[in-house]
Amino acid sequence: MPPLEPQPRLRVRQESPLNAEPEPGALIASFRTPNELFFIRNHGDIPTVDLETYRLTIDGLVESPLSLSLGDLRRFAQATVGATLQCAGNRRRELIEVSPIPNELPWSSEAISNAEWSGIPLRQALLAANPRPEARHVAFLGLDETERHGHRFQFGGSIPLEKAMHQQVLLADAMNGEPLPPAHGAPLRVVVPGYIGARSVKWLSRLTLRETPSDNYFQAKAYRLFPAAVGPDDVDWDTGLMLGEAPVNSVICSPASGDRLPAGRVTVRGWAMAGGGREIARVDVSTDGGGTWQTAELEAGGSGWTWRLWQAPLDLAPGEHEILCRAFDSAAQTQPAHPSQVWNFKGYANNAWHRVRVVAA
Ligand SMILES: Nc1nc2c(c(=O)[nH]1)N[C@H]1C(S)=C(S)[C@@H](COP(=O)(O)O)O[C@H]1N2
Ligand SMILES: [Mo]
Repeated sequence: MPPLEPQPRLRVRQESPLNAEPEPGALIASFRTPNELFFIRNHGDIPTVDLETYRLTIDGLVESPLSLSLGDLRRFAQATVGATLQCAGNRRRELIEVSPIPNELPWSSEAISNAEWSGIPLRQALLAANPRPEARHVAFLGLDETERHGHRFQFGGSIPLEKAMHQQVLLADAMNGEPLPPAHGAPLRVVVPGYIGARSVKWLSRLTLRETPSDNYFQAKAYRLFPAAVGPDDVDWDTGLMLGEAPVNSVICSPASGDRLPAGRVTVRGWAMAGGGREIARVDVSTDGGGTWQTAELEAGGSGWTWRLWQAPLDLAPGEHEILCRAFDSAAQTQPAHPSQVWNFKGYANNAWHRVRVVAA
């Protein structure tokens, strides 16, 4: 494996495999996250890919299986899509404060980033292979390997074929106008806007059309949502909700918990993100535990596939304050008050009201 590039601007949560997230203030400094600040979520080592021999295989329920070189892929019409990726484990730390979640990364609230991706629409590659009528799901396989329960295998997952045929789902080879960096899946990754980050498979080597979702560990077992009463010892893996679209979420990035601020006018800033292409309709902030709410101002820019940055001016009297935020999406869905209401033993999809504690003096 090549030496990892230094990631001085990211907070490393795990060295090997590399997992890192930016500082909250840096995260929302711009609508588009610079590549060197984009969070990194890896389950195995970053693979070394030989660009000469690289092939993308398309097989399974297709009339014309394909094996495409990077040159072949460049002959398809190109597209660019703005999309925010968020790990399903984002904000796990707050769930861990409710009850321990062993063996999972303690993400703070910055396992999310927004970029402009370029490549070819996945639908074009699928249509070129002629899907059979019984195909319902597209399975992705990466070149990286990981180990679970004594087995070594490649990272994978799937999305419904109906989602895969949307124009905004890409096979991306560029990120913010630069070649895709190795940590983000070079030479080719899937970008599935509106879905949990895990479905945007990096170092893509294979697309398989199937009647059923992928049986890869990361689709069949991990990234499922179970009731709070279910634990690792009594889990029936087949019963959990397979995570696809993410729930509406919002976070305060500035000020940060523990900050001491001058009393008076403070501008609270953060991000809000809806799943499944829904838009952010409104963001609210509260300083009285959710008794009353003030509407934040949404910054310009974005679509249902990206986050919205927002800000709200607050007047803070001297003393301790807890500042809360919550968002509503275009389907009028909003966030639960407490992480305990959404706790699950794998620690996914925490979208409780976000809270920061500050002192104004
Ligand atoms: N091949 C492969 N693809 C992968 C992963 C991985 O470990 N291997 N991690 C997934 C997860 S869980 C997330 S959240 C996103 C993160 O993308 P990023 O590292 O570019 O931020 O990649 C996804 N794609
Ligand atoms: Mo993830």
